[in-house]
Order: sequence, then C-alpha cells, then structure tokens
Amino acid sequence: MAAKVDLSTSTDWKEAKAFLKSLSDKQREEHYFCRDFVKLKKIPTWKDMAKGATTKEEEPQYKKDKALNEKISLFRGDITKLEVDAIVNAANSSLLGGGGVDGCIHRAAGHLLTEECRTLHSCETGKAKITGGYRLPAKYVIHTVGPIAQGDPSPSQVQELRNCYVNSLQLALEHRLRSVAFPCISTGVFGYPNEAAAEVVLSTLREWLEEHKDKVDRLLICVFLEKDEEIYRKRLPHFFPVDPPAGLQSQL
Ligand code: AR6
Repeated sequence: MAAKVDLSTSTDWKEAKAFLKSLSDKQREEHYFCRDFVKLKKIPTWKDMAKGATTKEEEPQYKKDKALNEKISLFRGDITKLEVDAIVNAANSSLLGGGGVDGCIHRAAGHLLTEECRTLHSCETGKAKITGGYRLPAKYVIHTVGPIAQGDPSPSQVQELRNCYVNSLQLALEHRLRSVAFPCISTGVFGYPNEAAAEVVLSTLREWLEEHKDKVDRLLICVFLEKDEEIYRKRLPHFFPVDPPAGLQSQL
C-alpha cells in the first residue's frame, strides 16, 4: 500500500491520488470531508420512485423500458455528499473553482483538487475533463463547462449543453465509472432556463442509456432547488415512462 497521506495537509496531489487509489472503499471513508455521506444503494431508482407516475398531457415519446428506469435516479440535495464513482462539476473554463456547485465541490474536496485542476489548463464550453475526488465521497470529479445562456438558448447553446452531458459520460466510460451524478448544469449563474435545460438533459440521458445501459449502474440527476425537483418529477415520466397506477391499469 502507498504511504499514508494526510489529505488536509498534503501538497502533492499525485501522491494523494495514488494513496486514495490504493485504499478499499471502506478505508476511503476515513478521508471523506463529511460523515453524513449518502450511499448509492440508499438512493431509490426512478423505477422505485415513480410508481404510478404517468404523463397526463401527451403520449410519451419513448417506450417504457424497466431496465432503463432502474438506471436513473432523481436526487434532491448536496452533490458533494454522494458516494458515487463520479460527480460532475458545473465549472467555468478556468477549472480553478468559482461560486455555486463549483465552489461547494472545491471546498469539500479540498485544495488538492484545485492543484490537479491547475494542471489541466482550462476547458472549453461543452467539453469535459476528469480529476480525482480527494476528500469527497465520490472517487472522481468530471468538470464540464456549460453554455452561458441568459434568456432563450440558441441552437448552438442547446448543443453545448447536450455535449456537457455526453462528453462527461464518455469520460465515465473511458474510466469504467459506473455511477455518475450530474447537477443542473448552466441553470444557476450561467442563466440557462430550467425547463429548457431539463428537456435537453432528459433526452440526452435517455438516448445515451439506450446505447450504453450495460456499462453503467446508475445516472443520478442531482437537483438542489425545489423548482428543479418539480420540473424533473413532471418530465421524467415522459422520457422514462412507468406503469400506470394500479387502479387505472384495467381501464387501459
Ligand atoms: N449540490 C448540487 N447542486 C448544487 C449545489 C450543490 N452543493 N450548489 C448549487 N447547486 P451553478 P452554472 C445547483 O450556478 O449555472 C460557478 O461560479 C444550483 O442550484 O453552480 O453552470 C462556476 O465557477 C443550480 O441548480 O452553475 C461558473 O462560473 C446548479 O447547481 C458558473 O458558476 C448549477 O448552478 C457556472 O454556472
């Protein structure tokens, strides 16, 4: 095993990363920044959560697929507490930290995250780069830069938001990461309208899962605001249809 490293005082991110990699999942817990972390198995899948959720307004565009409904979750809370393979950071192009979820992730992971980010030399909009998670319960952080869209997004901004999700997932595949949590990229400081963002996110995740479902265990949509929780609860049944409520089944 690599020599023991104190993550709060170490100045060598490479050494710290190698040390963390040498630990078992249980041993890593000792280094988390918090005790109240959330284990993946405690988070219900959309299949468990959605019992009886139907789409009222229109026919769902996608077919019901139980296997896909087991691969997606809606979680409301602090993304830094999630014990998953990777959390995605809604970063800015410097990758050196900022406000919002970016600030929370950098504070929780500690200064070694910023040190590793420094070596990545920025990131373009829609692209993604990966680092270790350091003091986070998540093993890795995938940093992506969403479009700045104050007001109605243009077609290229829609594509850039989609690229954030697809490129983050591509990195997850390359690193064989099986659980990935996303915040609502661009919908805070960057001003992308929440409803429009949710449509992009849900269609992108649905289409990506159709192609790659065997390669991941869970994709988590981590919302922070009540408003986003409501939007996703309403729109998830459209992209991930579920069984109608028991009483209704005989009528359909
Ligand atoms: N866990 C989960 N979601 C969070 C958390 C958290 N701890 N904190 C905030 N959110 P934003 P952006 C939600 O502004 O719009 C930064 O300064 C938040 O409620 O963090 O992509 C960067 O450095 C919202 O729903 O990201 C960039 O400069 C979502 O995360 C810029 O902001 C995204 O809001 C990026 O802006």
